[in-house]
Amino acid sequence: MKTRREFIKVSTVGAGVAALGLHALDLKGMSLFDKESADPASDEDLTPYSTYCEVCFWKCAGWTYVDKKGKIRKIIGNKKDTHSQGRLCPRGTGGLGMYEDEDRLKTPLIREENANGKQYFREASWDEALDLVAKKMDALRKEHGPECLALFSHGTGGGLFSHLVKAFGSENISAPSFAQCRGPREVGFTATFGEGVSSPERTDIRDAKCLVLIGSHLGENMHNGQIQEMSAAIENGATIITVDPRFSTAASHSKYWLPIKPATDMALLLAWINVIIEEDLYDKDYVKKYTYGFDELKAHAKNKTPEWAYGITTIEPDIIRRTAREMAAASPSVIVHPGRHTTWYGDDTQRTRAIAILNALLGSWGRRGGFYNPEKVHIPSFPHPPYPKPTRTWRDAYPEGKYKLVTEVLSTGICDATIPNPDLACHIRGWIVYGTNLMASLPDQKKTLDAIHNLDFLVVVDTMPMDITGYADVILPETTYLERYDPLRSSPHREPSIALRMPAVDPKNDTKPGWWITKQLAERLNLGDYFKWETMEDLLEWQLKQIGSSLEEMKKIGVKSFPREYDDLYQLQNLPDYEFNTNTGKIELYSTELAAEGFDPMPNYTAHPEPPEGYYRLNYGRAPMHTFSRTANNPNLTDLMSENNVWVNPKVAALWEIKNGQEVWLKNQDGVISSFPITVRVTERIRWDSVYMVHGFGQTNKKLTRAYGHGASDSELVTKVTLDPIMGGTGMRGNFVTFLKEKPITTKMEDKA
Ligand SMILES: Nc1nc2c(c(=O)[nH]1)N[C@H]1C(S)=C(S)[C@@H](COP(=O)(O)OP(=O)(O)OC[C@H]3O[C@@H](n4cnc5c(=O)[nH]c(N)nc54)[C@H](O)[C@@H]3O)O[C@H]1N2
Ligand SMILES: Nc1nc2c(c(=O)[nH]1)N[C@H]1C(S)=C(S)[C@@H](COP(=O)(O)OP(=O)(O)OC[C@H]3O[C@@H](n4cnc5c(=O)[nH]c(N)nc54)[C@H](O)[C@@H]3O)O[C@H]1N2
Ligand code: SF4
Ligand SMILES: [Mo]
Repeated sequence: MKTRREFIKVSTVGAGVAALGLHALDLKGMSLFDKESADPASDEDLTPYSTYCEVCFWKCAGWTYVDKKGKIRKIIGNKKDTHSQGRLCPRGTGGLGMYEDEDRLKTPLIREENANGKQYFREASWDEALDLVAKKMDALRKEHGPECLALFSHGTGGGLFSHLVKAFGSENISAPSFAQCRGPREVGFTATFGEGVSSPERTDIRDAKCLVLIGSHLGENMHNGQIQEMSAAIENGATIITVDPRFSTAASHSKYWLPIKPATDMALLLAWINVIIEEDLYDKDYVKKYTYGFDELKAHAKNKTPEWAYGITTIEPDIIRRTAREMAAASPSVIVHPGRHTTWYGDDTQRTRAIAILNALLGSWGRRGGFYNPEKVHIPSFPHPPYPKPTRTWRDAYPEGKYKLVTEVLSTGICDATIPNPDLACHIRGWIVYGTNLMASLPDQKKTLDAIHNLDFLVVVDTMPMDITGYADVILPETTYLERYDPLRSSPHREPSIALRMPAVDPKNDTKPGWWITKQLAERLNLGDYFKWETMEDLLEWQLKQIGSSLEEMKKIGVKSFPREYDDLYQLQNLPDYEFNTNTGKIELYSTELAAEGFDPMPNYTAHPEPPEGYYRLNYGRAPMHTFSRTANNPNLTDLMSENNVWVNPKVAALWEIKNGQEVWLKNQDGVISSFPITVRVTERIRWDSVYMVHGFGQTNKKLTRAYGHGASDSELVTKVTLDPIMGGTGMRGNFVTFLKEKPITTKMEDKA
């Protein structure tokens, strides 16, 4: 197939620094936090500007300190902030690198083709670039309807882009944080409790007496508040039970580490349910009063004994019983953590359902030390005309009723609705991609590219020349979070609060903030009525006034807390007659909603494919000092860790005669070879049936001078996707790799060239 869009590799730049050899894991991950937090006025030579961090989605509030010459000296936590408790993680402190990175996008770029058909990017003025984007959007609106536009967005700045796209007339707005991340647990918990888990998670970890982590690697997953609370819980004597095929940081802090055979968690969960019911360990009053379907569940779990699960999970029956009893002893102050990145094996909604059911039996939902009821501040929207009602959506790509229980737009659904097919009256033809590097975050890159090649236009708004920018028609360079205002942070927590992000310094180069870009586009598209404020300061001032604050006040305090509207932090303690938002008004152990849609009303174990001979399951995760691909080029953070390693069990290394520190290429079950080699780390901390690597490395754009070619990308090896039939989540852990010890004749990158 001839494609109109080449991947543009701009200029050849040196390959960058060599590996520092720092391992992905720091056992003391929890002591990595910034110790410094201060009241903003304490330093006379430095001026503090309020911000909240954009290095990950935990959004910790902090202060950016600028000296008299206008140079940023440090970013530290805001003492009053519930997300961070005043301490930033190493990535937050290193957020300065996002601003300082000399590889940043500097000016708008437009794709051109020369007389020989060779494509390249040329620099453009903002006026020219915005005129072109508006012209393309307008043509699409007139020729195909506004529904043929889609937005991918991740990060706070995306809020105004969503507003623009809704005003334009499309609801095709999606983020990889649903179908590639939290989606299954939100759907699974909603089917059980009538509510999701949300972000930050509503887990009351600080008061928990027992915390069960099932592939939630807190400590490498550095979501700030959770880790600090986990540290506090450990100090208070809480029991940590970690289920992970890898000896993770969390495992090293646990009383029990259950090195489960990958892909078999469902059997363990069902066995725990069995023990808790058969040994009468469940919270009887709670189950009687609040749950629906206990008898069905009891019958369902009857033969799911620890002995049955042992054969599947490799976890000894005695350990399964002892850990179940530990949980019950702590009830109701026990959390079986719902996880966050839950798109694993395709039965993920059902697995998180099993986790939700276990929590219900232990009586932890709505109780202290279990799951609290978060509250957030409602921030009013600036008055605007109603959004037009779209007549078509991404759902048209699927048969009627498919993915009915899905609460957010599927990113992969947008791809499906972009690739033309005879059943689609009209396919999506234009994408705006804001703050998400789809080449790293979506599985099955071939499909993403297939969708991209079918677009009339692709606009990418980013701060860095990430891989996705290489496919754009127009690249719009945004200022970093330290140089701009953004919408207020208002996230659910124990106590509602808001936080202000404001510029600490002038924008570098010819970059512009998202709010300005959206307003400019709106005006060019005759949508100015939706953006009737002049500047972001006006918008924030108006919003703050509605909730009894002001920009002046927020600039001084950064974070403002509000009293809870209701005294229901622990719903079931404070409101004994609580009704759940489910069909039965109860916690549904037996899900009437899933039954009505033709799915198993109670979770069942099914076996997942095993790696073929000579292949190992590709397991991936986080490192404390990086966030996905967004920090792969960050000068401060690459100093701490400049590439990823592949963890290989010593038995496997011996079999393959692979040494610690040796470079290998990875080849997956579909014959895809990693673009770059990756250094082997031989370690007992991974089971012999799997290998492990940190996500986000192996970037292929040469403009990323520190990230290009450093380590390998898990994303390009995730070609097999196991779809969750309930909610369309993309199970990504059913991929298997083998080792190539010699440089392959062609790697994927060379094919592309
Ligand atoms: N193979 C594989 N795939 C995964 C995962 C995995 O572990 N492995 N993890 C999944 C999960 S849990 C998630 S949540 C998603 C995350 O998916 P993404 O959020 O897409 O993750 P990143 O790769 O960090 O991409 C962030 C992009 O935003 C840009 N950016 C950073 N700051 C700004 C800014 O201020 N403005 C603008 N405009 N752009 C900015 C960065 O340069 C980068 O291009 O990926 C999912 N996909
Ligand atoms: N430092 C840092 N922190 C982050 C992020 C980041 O990029 N960097 N991203 C944030 C985001 S958006 C998310 S979603 C979270 C993701 O973080 P989490 O949801 O905590 O973890 P995952 O990435 O899903 O899972 C990785 C763990 O699952 C284990 N695992 C693999 N297969 C199995 C299995 O079959 N069974 C079991 N029980 N375990 C298995 C792996 O060994 C690994 O320890 O991290 C958040 N925190
Ligand atoms: S957890 Fe770290 S990276 Fe994430 S928002 Fe907080 S300080 Fe920033
Ligand atoms: Mo995520």
